[in-house]
Amino acid sequence: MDMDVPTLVEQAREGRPRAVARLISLVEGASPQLREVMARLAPLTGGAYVVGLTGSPGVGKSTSTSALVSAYRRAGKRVGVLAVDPSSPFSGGALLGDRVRMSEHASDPGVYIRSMATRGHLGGLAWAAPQAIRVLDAAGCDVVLVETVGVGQSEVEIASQADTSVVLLAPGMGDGIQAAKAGILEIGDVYVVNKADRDGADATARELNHMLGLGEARGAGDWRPPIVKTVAARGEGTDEVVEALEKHRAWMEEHGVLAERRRARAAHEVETIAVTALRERIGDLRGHHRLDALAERIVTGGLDPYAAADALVAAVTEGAADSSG
Ligand SMILES: Nc1nc2c(ncn2[C@@H]2O[C@H](COP(=O)(O)OP(=O)(O)O)[C@@H](O)[C@H]2O)c(=O)[nH]1
Ligand SMILES: [Mg+2]
Repeated sequence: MDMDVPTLVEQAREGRPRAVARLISLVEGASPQLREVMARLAPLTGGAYVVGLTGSPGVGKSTSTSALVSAYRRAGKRVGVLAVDPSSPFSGGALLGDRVRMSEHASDPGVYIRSMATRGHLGGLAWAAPQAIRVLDAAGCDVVLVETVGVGQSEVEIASQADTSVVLLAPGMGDGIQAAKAGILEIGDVYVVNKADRDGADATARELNHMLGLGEARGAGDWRPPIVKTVAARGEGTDEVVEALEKHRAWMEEHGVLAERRRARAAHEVETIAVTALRERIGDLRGHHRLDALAERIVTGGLDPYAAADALVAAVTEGAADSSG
């Protein structure tokens, strides 16, 4: 199973599922080989359209994802699915329920499904998910669907990592207004009211429509997030969701928003990696008593914290120059 990185990347590029899975495992495990993996993947990426799906547990994200996979497969697209659970310590396989919902795609060579745990990951979700997405992108996926459990901050984070963000709600879950409070009304490009076979779906859609309408006045060229009602369990409304996604993508391309979002995403990713690297180096300095020495001087009044921070940054940057030279 030991394989060199160039071979792995080449096989992933050819779409071999095992190589794709192995590369995502390297991401998940924060492998030292990641640097080489990402360098080799870079020229192969940029072709995938990344769609994030978020919403409270049980709202129907996995069911909707599975229905979307079917719709995109009918259109001949290759699809990657990444289920990100920031709270789960388990990895490598979907939870049982998700496995059942996704099972119809298990033998389809045009579909990659992977769940990923990010708890305890250095830098968390912000760091790991984009790299896993990059693997799926390089493997030739036309569309990558990223399902994230809605647990507050993480859904805002994942929204910043998708080209288009889908926010799901369902009637009778008491999450309409609460969702708004969680800031969900700011991140949705497309809203889905799932479980439209249940009472209250129309009311939820109306309430959502009302709340979205209360936002700032929109200009003529602005995007107005559509609300689509679905019964994901029966695949009803899924084509309308795909249509809304395609419209949003076209709108983004027309207005330069897609490129802008991708730049912002890349900048955020670089920043996260850089900050993580700086933290590690500062940690190294602490080991060498450099930080302790600075702290000691602050305590005894010989140095102020700003000057100490400057000295620390200088020391860290020197270290970087040393190691690269
Ligand atoms: N009645 C109804 N149930 C649904 C619908 N979509 C999903 N479900 C059910 O809702 C439950 C949670 O769905 P799941 O996709 O796992 O939600 P997730 O936690 O958001 O991923 C499952 O039992 C699904 O079968 C729907 O459109 N109508
Ligand atoms: Mg799920």
